[in-house]
Amino acid sequence: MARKKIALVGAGQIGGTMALVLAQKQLGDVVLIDVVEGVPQGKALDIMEGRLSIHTSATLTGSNNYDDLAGSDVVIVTAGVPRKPGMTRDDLLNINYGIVEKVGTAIKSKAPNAFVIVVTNPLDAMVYAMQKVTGIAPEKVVGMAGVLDSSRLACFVAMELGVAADDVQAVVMGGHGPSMVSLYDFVSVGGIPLPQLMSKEKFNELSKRTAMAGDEIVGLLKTGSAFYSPGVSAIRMAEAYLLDKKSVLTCAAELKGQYGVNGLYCGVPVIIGSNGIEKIIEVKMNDEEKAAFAKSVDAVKGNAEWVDAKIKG
Ligand code: TXD
Repeated sequence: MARKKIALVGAGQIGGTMALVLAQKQLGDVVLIDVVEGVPQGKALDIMEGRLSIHTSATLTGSNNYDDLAGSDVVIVTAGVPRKPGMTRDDLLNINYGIVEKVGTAIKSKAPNAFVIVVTNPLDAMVYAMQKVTGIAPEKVVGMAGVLDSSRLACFVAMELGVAADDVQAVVMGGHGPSMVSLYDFVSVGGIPLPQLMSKEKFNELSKRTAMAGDEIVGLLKTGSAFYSPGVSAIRMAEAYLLDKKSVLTCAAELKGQYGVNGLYCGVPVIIGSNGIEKIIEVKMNDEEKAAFAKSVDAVKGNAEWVDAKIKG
């Protein structure tokens, strides 16, 4: 069986992290593509030289040419600019749209059969734009945010309870912004529902921290945004696709009537396997959660309309 090919468009902080993790997991050969000369080549060579120590035979290359997208099974897009302190994700809309449009046009011509994972912010609008620009079926164009937001909430719950981080499962839905919705009843700690272990008041605090977790990291780093946890979150999605795992993950997916929403990308639980998004799961929420989700969808809608206007010219 031929090796899988994974293209990482954007060889910055998240791109570099993903290249290393992909090599360690031996999920396929990796091409890093960036507009900056030398950086993708340098990062690829650097990881190649460390392969003996991480026991991998994956091949990594760097490129400044979108032609190298050809034959990719998975394309993960982080190309764009990250936030600086004081910026919201929406502040990136205009500049990152221009980049996603260029990258999307290249994916359309060079890798139209790939599973495309968008990471660039503002996430829900950028994955929406990517689907429109490439014309690839929405099942194969998906946004990474919910995996990260859910993992952040799970981390805070584990820290609060003093339990193993990988024993906690959580679901955070909606848009990737301050309006994201953390679901109390959905958190499980080694299979035990969170309401049996933590008060709603304490959970609300952790849910607020989750909604602002990206800002917390931006405030600490000062020169950019989170990259380790976003990197591993995107790889989890790629792995689900490449290994046909049927993983249940919260991702930005195009809704077609689910949750009463039509034609918008928004974070919801989905099943990812070798066909891409194989199912969108419609979960039951209480009235408070439904209202919060509707508000979050509204926040996403404005940016999607902006993208529509841009595409129409
Ligand atoms: O949950 C999430 N979705 C996110 C998203 C979590 C954290 C960060 N998130 C966003 O990912 C962030 O707001 C940015 O929009 C992207 C990438 O973040 P990263 O931290 O990796 O940014 P870098 O280090 O600046 O890397 C971006 C790279 C950089 O090397 C640029 O030269 C390159 O993108 N770039 C391009 N590559 C290819 N093609 C084009 N046109 C291009 N333009 C810039």
